[in-house]
Amino acid sequence: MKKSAIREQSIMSIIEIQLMKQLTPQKIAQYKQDGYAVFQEIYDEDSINEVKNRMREIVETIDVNKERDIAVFSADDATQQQRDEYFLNSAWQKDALDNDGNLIVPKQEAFNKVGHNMHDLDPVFEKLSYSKVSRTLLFKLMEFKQPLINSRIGGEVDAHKDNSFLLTTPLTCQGIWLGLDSASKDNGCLWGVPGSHREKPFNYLRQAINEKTGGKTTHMVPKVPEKQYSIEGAVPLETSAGAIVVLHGNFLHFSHKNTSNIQRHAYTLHIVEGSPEIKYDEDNWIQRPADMPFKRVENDL
Ligand SMILES: O=C(O)CCC(=O)C(=O)O
Repeated sequence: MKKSAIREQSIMSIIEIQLMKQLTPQKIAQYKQDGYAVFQEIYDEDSINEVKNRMREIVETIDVNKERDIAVFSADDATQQQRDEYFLNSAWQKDALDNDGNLIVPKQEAFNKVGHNMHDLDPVFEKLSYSKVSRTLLFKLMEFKQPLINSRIGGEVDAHKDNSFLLTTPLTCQGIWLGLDSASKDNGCLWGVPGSHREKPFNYLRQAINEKTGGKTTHMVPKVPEKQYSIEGAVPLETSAGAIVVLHGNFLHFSHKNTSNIQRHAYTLHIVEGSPEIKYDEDNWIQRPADMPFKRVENDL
């Protein structure tokens, strides 16, 4: 075996030991009770830097002008509401572009989320997403039988439940959030409401046809939910770089805008059950093309 492979294997086992030390019966019970579980300092600095460097390279390749021109900014009559909606549904940070569509922040800070399939397209994200740490969480804590993985790099979000955005019947979504930087209240850490996973979401993102263009679009159903989420009792989930937070799909969580100058990035996997008795909804906004089906995750633990 090559020296680098031996080093990689021994680092991996240190990372796995870190997880196993924290994945106690009490932690599993607490996940069931509260709807979330925090694992501090799982990934080491080198592993995190590899992901961050790859992320930087990917952002560098994004053609900012092309992305912006798809936006409503090219239409003179675009209303403020249309622009707000555009930001809501797009990858741009809310304050990345001015009213004329000019980029007003550094390119590396312009995007709120990047990619939805990086775990199957990019070797660095693939290694992380299908690692033994992920598989241990998927099978031992989250109790998936045949997990189907989606991924994204993201930041600041309003209060939501992940089951609103990745639909199966019955609902089965759970999330693995990996902190690439340390996150505190000062730089926009995650917040969540313990026990909120006992209630289902109030609305769901569904794919629809845009009547004007005939193209595909998405909308929340119902548009105005009967109830609003309450974030009363929310607790900050402050984490180290390399920490993992596991989130039940009905766990209400959010994060505030990072107004500090301390970076706070995260990589998230959203997973649903793929076993035959569970239906992957046809109007789910994420649909895999026929030539790129979900990868099977082996339970070889
Ligand atoms: O990183 C964040 O602040 C939010 C991530 C999140 O809510 C999600 O991926 O579901």
